[in-house]
Amino acid sequence: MTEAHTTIEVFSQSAAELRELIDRELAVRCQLSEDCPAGLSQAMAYALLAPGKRLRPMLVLHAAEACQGTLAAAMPAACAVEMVHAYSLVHDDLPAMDDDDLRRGLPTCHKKFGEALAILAGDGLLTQAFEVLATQIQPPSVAARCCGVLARAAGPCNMVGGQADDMDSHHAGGDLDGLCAIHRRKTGAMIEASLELGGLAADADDDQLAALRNYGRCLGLAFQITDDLLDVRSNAQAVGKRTGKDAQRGKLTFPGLLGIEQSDQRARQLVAEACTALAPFNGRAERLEALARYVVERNR
Ligand code: GRG
Repeated sequence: MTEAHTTIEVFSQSAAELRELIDRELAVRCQLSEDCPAGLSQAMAYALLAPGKRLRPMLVLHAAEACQGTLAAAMPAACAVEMVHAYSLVHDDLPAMDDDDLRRGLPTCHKKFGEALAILAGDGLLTQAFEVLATQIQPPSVAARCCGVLARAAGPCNMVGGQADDMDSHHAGGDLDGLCAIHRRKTGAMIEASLELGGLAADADDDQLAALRNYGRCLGLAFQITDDLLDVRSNAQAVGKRTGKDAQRGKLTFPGLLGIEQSDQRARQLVAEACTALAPFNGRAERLEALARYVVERNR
């Protein structure tokens, strides 16, 4: 067995239990009152509970753990971040955006429920996330900070803005700084926010929050480079979504700009930088280190 396989196996075993716990907590928060139309509630649950990796909730929980907080206190933030992520995937898959049929190994939300309900399911997940944060994070002053952090990361200057720029990226001049700037907002901001939310739920101090954000910034970029590499190297069955689409659409990507070998090296270098940023936790952030290694060695 190669070193890479060993890392993935060890990580996968320890992550599986946590993923099950996260899935149970997500399912509880999907049980809406009967004022929510049944079809809408089904479409939201379909998108949210589909078998994703739960990377962002894991980051929230492991960040809280590194700051000596409890899983219970951080769980609402873990669920909220996954709700916003699930909404972004539903909207990204729509015909007006990436127009995809397959997500997480299943038909996309609009293929299963129709476009109109998929748009509303995304809207429902986005707003539900903020209700969860506002009502389930304690004390209310921390809940308010969490709402601000998640709103900024998901909003027009970050995820939504990065998506808008990415849709136009084939017009950009093939510049590495420009590509990094798009992905720092489109995917990186939500990853960084996941770390910050975990820290906030654990009452982290400013130095701990800064260390978590640094780790998140490096990890976010490493995650996106790996996502681009998977699009080139893997197949739809393995990753649960269509592959090869970036090249087809003439999209600006890391392998397109740097080549496969250098992209791979850059992702590994960023993981090393991410792990160095965890030094102030004196060994209490081992799971965040393992997760960073998994991010570049994953095959889906
Ligand atoms: C439509 C408002 C709006 C935003 C879309 C994040 C995003 C912005 C779109 C997702 C498109 C995409 C495939 C981006 C590449 C990186 C990424 C976010 C991959 C999906 O995240 P994973 O791999 O997915 O964590 P799972 O399914 O495991 O949760």
